[in-house]
Amino acid sequence: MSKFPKDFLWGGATAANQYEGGFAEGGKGINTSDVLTAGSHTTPRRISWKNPETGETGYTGMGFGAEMKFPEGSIPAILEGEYYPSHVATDFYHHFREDIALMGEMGFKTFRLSMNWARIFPNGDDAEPCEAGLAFYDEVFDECKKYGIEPLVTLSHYETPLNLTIRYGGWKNRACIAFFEKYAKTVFRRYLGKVKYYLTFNEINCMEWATFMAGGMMENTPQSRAQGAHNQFVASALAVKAAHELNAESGSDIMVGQMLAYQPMYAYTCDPADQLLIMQNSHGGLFYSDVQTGGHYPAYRLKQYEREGVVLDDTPEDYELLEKYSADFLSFSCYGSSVFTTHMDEVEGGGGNLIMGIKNPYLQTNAWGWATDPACLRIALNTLYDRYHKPLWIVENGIGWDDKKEEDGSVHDSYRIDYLRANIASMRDAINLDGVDLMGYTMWGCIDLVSAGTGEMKKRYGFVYVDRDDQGNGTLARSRKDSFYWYKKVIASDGEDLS
Ligand code: BGP
Repeated sequence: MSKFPKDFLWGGATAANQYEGGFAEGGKGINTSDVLTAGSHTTPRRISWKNPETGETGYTGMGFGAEMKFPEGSIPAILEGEYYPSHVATDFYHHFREDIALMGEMGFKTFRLSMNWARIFPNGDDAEPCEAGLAFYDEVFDECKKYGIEPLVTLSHYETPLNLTIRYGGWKNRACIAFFEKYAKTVFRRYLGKVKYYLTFNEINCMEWATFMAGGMMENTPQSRAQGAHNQFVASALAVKAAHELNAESGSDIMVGQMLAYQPMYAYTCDPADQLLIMQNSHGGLFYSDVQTGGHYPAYRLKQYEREGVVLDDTPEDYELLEKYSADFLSFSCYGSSVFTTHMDEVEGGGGNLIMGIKNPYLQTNAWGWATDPACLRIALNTLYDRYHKPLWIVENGIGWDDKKEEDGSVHDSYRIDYLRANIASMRDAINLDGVDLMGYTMWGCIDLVSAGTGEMKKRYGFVYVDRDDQGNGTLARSRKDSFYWYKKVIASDGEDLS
């Protein structure tokens, strides 16, 4: 059995909107994620709104197939008596020392977390950053250092300061570019020597189907999606530029990566019409990496914009920036594969959620319909490496399960170990057999946290169980699952011992 490279970055991943809590502490402002309700596998999460003039309140869908429609005069708002999972989440804000110690015990080399944008700039457009917010992350990074853990920081993981949505319309407005650039520059400088790896926007291609979550926008049209993505591309390029300039000035070696949601897609039949459909659907995601990592707008997307009547508010300098400051590396999330067909009358049921296509008869699924497909990780790694020849990093992979905690606090999650064993072996093959340059692996939701898609607690991913339920009850106590000990052994053996 071949090993992983010695400097391979083993670890786990989280995001502030699902993990951090501390909603009204340390001068933090409100984010778009703070107005999302809880849902379930069958009931979609919603955005709550209020009309400040009339006092009327209500809810709208947030995408993923549920229509988003804000009534005239209404704005996203927190409603009294409503439960919002992000407000406490699993309370990293008050448990970070304990959680990072647990990561240290597992031997983590890296920890992916997102910085809560509104903790640093409460309104997004503030003249000065919030010192309490900056100081919080100083403590977090100092704690990581104690255990030799390298932070991997996502600057915006499904959250935008809500003021930017209300006042500017979110990312469709070019004003957001400068706000983000200032935020990036502020944190790069503040955490110089403490943080080396950054990602700009989590799953930037989520802009294709959930514009509120991905872009803080209250509308979802071809024009707003295209402009929101364009503005985020330019903002990402400016972040890369700022990091490179700081490196030149200070001798630091900050790297800024892209983060893409990527799942290989399979055709259900060998009908050429199905292959064409797969090609087109794949373009939906690859467009985002073609621009941010590849440095150019691909022709297929420009043609699509022509057909849709989309006209970008852009400048010639935008395209120079995109080319010159493409991402230093490409990170991605990959949980499984999806299947699509033009023969919908011949197939059975759905595959997890709307963007996941139909059920694959060769694969097992979890309770949420997500298919387990270890081979797809090797396929994903090869596809992305062949296309861009840049270092890759798997920053999300894992399996959601309604774990049962025993009386003594233990959780026997053999299904999780089986999933991870097969996925890690597939990744090892991509490195050793195919020569893919893979920097690291951060298993998603290493400490239990709230599901982004459903807002549930019971869709758990972690090595560590957190005592909290879907209604917000529980002590928040942490306990080690069987997978905790297993992953510790994997890391200690550089990925050689997967037994
Ligand atoms: C990705 C998100 C994460 C995470 C994960 C699992 O799309 O980047 O935030 O939540 O998916 O999805 P879910 O939480 O819906 O199970």
